Amino acid sequence: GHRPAVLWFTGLSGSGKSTVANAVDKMLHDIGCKTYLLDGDNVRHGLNGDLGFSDEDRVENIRRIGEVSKLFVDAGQLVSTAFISPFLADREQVRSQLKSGEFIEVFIDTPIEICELRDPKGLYKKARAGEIKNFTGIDSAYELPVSPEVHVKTAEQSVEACAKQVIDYLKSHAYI
Ligand code: GGZ
Repeated sequence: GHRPAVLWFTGLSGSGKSTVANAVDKMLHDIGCKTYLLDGDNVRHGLNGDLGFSDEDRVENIRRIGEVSKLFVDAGQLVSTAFISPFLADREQVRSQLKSGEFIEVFIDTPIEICELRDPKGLYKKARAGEIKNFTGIDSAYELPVSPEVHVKTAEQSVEACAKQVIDYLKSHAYI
């Protein structure tokens, strides 16, 4: 069994949020936890298909994801979310909607220089060229987490080690 909670991954585009969240989700699934992963693929194309990347739309994106996460927690799941979620106030708003211990902030802390080198979708290149406006870290803000429950540095360790760090947090705090 496990205690339900949201693992709220936050970090820049290309930081490795989705990759680490997927690895964590798989590890949890493999030990028999009821899990679900919310990411751009299943949320931004569907539920939030009407939203873009203005500040206002990002606020609404995170608000809805917070509400959906809460529903999954009510259903007893360990839900992982992988969105940039650049604004501190929005992350804290989601935290405040949940009970104590149900919101676990996982800061995927990857220097922008590394994200830009990885540039898996060529988006940083486009943002630098002015072809994409309001790109996080270039001309839109990313507000650093103040005291994340888990602080993961992807540039310094493997995906597996990063995921293990999250699993270790869950074990040491009796979620699993
Ligand atoms: C940031 C953008 C933008 C802009 C498109 N700024 O690396 P990706 O491609 O797969 O992840 C990014 C994703 C960010 O969506 P989120 O829902 O996580 O953002 S937020 O939490 O801020 O609402 C990137 C792509 O969408 N993308 N335009 N302008 N990322």
